[in-house]
Amino acid sequence: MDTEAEVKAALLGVKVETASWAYANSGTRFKVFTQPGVPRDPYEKIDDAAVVHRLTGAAPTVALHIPWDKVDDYGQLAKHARDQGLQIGAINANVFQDDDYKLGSVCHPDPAVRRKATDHLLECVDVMDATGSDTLKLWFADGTNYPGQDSIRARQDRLSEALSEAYERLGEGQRLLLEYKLFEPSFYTTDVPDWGTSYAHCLRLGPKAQVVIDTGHHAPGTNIEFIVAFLLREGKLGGFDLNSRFYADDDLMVGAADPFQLFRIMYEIVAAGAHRPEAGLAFMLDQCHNIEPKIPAIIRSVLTVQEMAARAMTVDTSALTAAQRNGDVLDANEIFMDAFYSDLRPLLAELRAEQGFEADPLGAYYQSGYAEKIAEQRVGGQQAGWGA
Ligand code: AOS
Ligand code: ZN
Ligand code: ZN
Repeated sequence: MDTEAEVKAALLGVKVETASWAYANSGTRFKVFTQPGVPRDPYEKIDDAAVVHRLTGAAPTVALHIPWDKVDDYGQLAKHARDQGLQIGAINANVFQDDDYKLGSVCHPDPAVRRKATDHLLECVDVMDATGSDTLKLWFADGTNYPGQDSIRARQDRLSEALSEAYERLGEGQRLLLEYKLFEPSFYTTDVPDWGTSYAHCLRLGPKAQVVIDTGHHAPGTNIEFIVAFLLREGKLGGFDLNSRFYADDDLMVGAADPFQLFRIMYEIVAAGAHRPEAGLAFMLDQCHNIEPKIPAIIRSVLTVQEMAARAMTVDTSALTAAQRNGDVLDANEIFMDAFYSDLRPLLAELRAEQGFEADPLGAYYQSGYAEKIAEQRVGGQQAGWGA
C-alpha cells in the first residue's frame, strides 16, 4: 500500500475490541489496588467502553465475560451497548474460578464436574444468542500439577467431547475461538498449552472453530508472527488477545514491552490481507490495568494497535518482494525496518479528525472531566475477578 489515502482507507477497517474486565478493578494474587470510579456493574463497563469508542472511533465492540458480566437480561445489556454505538463482541466463558474446578473443568476426572463446565459453555452460547454476539471465546485453565496426577490423553478426550458439544450448539454465523496458554495456573501440564493443540482441536471441530493467539501466552522468545502466518495460511486464525508482557502473562498495554513484535505481527496480517473486515480477524484487547488508570490505558492500546497496523501497511511490498527474490538480505531488512521506523501518529490523528473523532483521544479524555465524574458518582467499583 503506497498512498496515504490507501493506508487511511485500510485503517478504517481495523477495529479493536475492548474487554469489559479491563475497565474494572483487577490485580495480582498479591494485591488488587482498587481505583476510584471503576464500574459497579456491566452497564457501567459498557459506558466506559463507549467513551473509548467515541474518542477513538476504532473500538466499536466490547467483549463480555461470564459470570463477571452476568445480568438478568442480556438483551437489555446489548441494547444499552447499541444505544451508545457499541456492539457486544466475544462472550468469554469462565470455568476457572469455581471451587469445583480445582482439578480442571471440561478435563476434570469427575463426569459431574465436566457436565457442569460444559453446561456453562452452552450457557455462554445462550448469551451470544441474546446479545447478538457471534463469537464464543474459550480459555481453559485446565491442567495438572504433578506427573501421574491424571492421564494426559484422557484429558484430551474429555476436552474434545466438551468442545464438540459446544461447537454443535453454535448457531448460524457463530464461531468458537479456542485460546491456548503455555503456563499458569497449572504447573506440570496445561490441557491447551500451545497453538498446535488448539489448531488440532479446531481442525477436528470444523470450519467454525479457530485459534485465538494471546500475545502473552508463549515462552519468552517465541516467534509469534510465525504462528500468525501459519494459521492465516490455514484459515484457522480467529483473532488475538492483544497485550504486552515483560515476563509472563502480564496483560499490560499492548506494544508497551515490544512494539516491534506487534509491528511484525501486523505485517503478517496485512501481507495476508487479513486486516480487512471481511477476513473476520478479531483484534481483542485482553489486558488488566492494575496500577494505571484504566480508560486512558485502553485508549493508548487502541491507538498503538492502529499505529503498528498503519506502519505495516506502509511496507514497500514491491521493493521488498524484489529484494527477497534477489536474495538481497540487507535491502529486504532495510525496507522492512524503514516502515517500522515511520511515525504515523500524525496520519492517524488526521484520519480521526476527518472521520469526526478526536485527533488526540487521550488529551480529549483528560479534558472531558469523565474521570472526575465517575470517581464522584461511582462508589464501590466492581472487581473484574482477576486477582480476586
Ligand atoms: C487468561 O490468561 C486468558 O488470557 C483469557 O483469555 C482471558 O483472560 C479471559 O478471556 C478472561 O477470562
Ligand atoms: Zn487471553
Ligand atoms: Zn492471558
